[in-house]
Amino acid sequence: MRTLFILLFASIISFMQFANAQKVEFGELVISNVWIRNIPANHRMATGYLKIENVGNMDDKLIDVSSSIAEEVEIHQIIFENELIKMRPLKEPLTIRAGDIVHLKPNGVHLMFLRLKQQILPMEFYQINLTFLNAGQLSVEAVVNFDPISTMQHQDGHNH
Ligand SMILES: [Cu+2]
Repeated sequence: MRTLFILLFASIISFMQFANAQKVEFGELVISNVWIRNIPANHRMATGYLKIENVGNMDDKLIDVSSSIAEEVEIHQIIFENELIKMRPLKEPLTIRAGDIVHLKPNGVHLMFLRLKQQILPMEFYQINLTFLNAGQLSVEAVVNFDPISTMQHQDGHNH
């Protein structure tokens, strides 16, 4: 019985690692670690994160993001204003320089899913469409996950 429990636990852990380690190669870009932070059922917006690596020798830009789960998806930065932490859409498209890695993660640049059209569920996957200036458009699967780090400050900073 105990062995069974350990096996079950091990398979859950490996599934979680798989969910987070998913990697999509798209032209000169490698997209990984795509996830959406779990939210309470009544929330109408959510934040998403991913890692974009540019293995080519030409800069690229993320010019549009969309998803069927939200009416709109923006790319946000976090700014400090009057000692408050606020979020604002990026003024310029997000650039992924040649040979560089851009990591959207909690407390930094993030995807903002606005006016959610459906409830998102932990460990479920939802599709996000990314449009890059050079590489073009691709869809990636984002897993809904719990935040690995406490980010209370960010949540207080929601200012839409
Ligand atoms: Cu935001």
